[in-house]
Amino acid sequence: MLCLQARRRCSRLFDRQEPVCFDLFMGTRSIGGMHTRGFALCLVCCALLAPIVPIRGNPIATHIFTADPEARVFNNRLYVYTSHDLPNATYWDMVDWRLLSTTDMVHWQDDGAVFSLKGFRWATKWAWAPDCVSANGKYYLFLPVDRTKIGVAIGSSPTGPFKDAIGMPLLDNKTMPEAGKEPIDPAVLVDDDGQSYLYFGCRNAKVVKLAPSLTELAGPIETVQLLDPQGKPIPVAAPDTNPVLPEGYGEAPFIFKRAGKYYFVYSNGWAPESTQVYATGNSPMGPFTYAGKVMEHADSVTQHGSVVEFRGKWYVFYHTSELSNGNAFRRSVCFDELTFASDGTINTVTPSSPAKAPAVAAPYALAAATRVGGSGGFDYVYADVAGRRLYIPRTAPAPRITVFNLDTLAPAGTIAGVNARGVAVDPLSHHGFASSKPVAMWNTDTLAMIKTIDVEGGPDGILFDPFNARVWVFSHRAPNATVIDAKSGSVVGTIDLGGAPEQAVTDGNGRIYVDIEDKDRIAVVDTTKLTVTAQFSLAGKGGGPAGLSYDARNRILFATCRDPATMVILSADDGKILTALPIGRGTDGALFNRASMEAFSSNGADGTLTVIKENSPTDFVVEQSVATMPGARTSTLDARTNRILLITAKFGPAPAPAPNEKWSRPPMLPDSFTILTVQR
Ligand code: FUB
Repeated sequence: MLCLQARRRCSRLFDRQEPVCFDLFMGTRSIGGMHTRGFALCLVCCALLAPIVPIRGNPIATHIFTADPEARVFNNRLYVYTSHDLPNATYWDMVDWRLLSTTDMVHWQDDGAVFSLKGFRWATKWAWAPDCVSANGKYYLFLPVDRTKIGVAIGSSPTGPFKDAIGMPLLDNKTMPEAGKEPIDPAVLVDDDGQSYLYFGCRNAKVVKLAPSLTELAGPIETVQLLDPQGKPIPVAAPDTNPVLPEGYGEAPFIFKRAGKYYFVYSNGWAPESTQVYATGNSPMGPFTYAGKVMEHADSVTQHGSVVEFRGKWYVFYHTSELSNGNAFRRSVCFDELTFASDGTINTVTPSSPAKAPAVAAPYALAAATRVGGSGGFDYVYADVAGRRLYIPRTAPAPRITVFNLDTLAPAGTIAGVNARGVAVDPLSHHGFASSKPVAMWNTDTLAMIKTIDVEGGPDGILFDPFNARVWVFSHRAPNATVIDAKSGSVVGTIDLGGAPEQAVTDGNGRIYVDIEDKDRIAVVDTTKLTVTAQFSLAGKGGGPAGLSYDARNRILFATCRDPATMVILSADDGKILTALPIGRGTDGALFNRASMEAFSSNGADGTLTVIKENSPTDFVVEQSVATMPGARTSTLDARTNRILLITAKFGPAPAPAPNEKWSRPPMLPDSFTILTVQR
């Protein structure tokens, strides 16, 4: 039972500079995945549960995945009620709902889990898009479950605690077939006259009046009538089919009132260009006439959000899959300011997260060469896109990890004494890892070292796999990979990959692919069982694969090879080679940008960046060879700005090789180390 109402200020805002408190409830309910019982335990738990999450713009939370934001203003504070995508989700099988809040749109507070499936004893699964409204001095959470029912939970504050208001669904399509096949995505309007309306539905929008208690329906369930600008009804999609643009209703209804007009916001489906659109009307029951897009397509398969006025400005909330690199089931809530034209129409918002690739193709160019200097060799460069940091490990004479501001490239810190090749970051736990021996683990907010982790072999490449929040540290000699739990930093296991691994990529769904450089193969690894399930041969189309990137949408691998110097493009499902295209010499890194559907190879020997465009899953062309600088062989993508960062230095003439060597390393010229920025 939810009993204790008392709350304490004992948490921390999501701001690196200002760690202060956030609200936690006491009682027996679940908060942040843990149960607290009573005051004393709560005080202990506060410190453990409160995430410190710095704000760096969108998304507003990076320590958990959040989706389906319904933004509401209560008592001069903005609350965002969200679904809670699971960190390794492969479906929308969420179990609880989260709350984030702010007073200034800059500092966000995690108010924890406000309700979970367990709170509805009649529900089994799928805690999807919530809404919350205030009436009668209470707060009412409307929650869809099982894809067939909507429940209502009641509380006396916006943060709860909430309890099941009626002990049964408010609406269930088994007993109410008129609710339609998928009564999901509830949104409630409490109109100025006190009458409340519940909107819901997937592929078919429904509306029903609520009784003053908000816990009973008070009229028939009706279909929301949508009209095109000529006044003709927009057809409802046939059951089990998706709406065809324009501007059929998909899901995610939301309604607000401005200057006496009702704005009915909805998602127009799941097409690549789908987005939140809106229709306006003079009555909350409709009809509503299509009026335009609220925003351009957000980077997500699903489009779901809300519009809210707060402190004199309007905002649209939405979610994107930016943080999970395009995973449809792991989304993050974002917002942008929204404005109205003088006739009341919405000026379509361009989502700021993530930056879109320019619509018109322009050639890439070396836009900046930022000389940062400093001693020491270098190998990989790594952009922590969510954390807005650029990591570059430097080796002897003073091994360290140098850290830069990803936006400005200004120095942002140093992690001293770490002799590493590469870096990987878990954006949820805010833990950074280096392929050093021992592996270094640090807090990405403070750059403070957490611990070192003993590993065998010679750490070289490194990959963070969000699927099960593990870090893979690769070594040319056995063991070829050491797998580390990113949260705890404990070693999960080691695995032999059958050769010398170079770059690796994750499909985000339980598989990683690894270049096996000395065998001209790509190893396919089951990341749960830690077994190699296949070895894809490059069949002579490329040799010495040193770079690997992945198109998650079409499940295509791009392996960049040194000899012959090609990009071998192959199916990630069965290893079938689709084509091989020429690249520059001396590749040591590959990238894929899903915003522009381009693959890149950074080639150190001839100082070029090869750009290959994926026109379709079977059509690939070399688009450009961008002059970078000799030595710029590894690269990283800032997926938020579509910039590519590379590193290099200037070298003097190589000394004569030692008698038993064919080759000698040229000396790096002092302070010549440079970060290159390539962009359109
Ligand atoms: O979060 C699960 C579902 O995805 C929601 O109910 C839909 O609106 C879509 O965002």
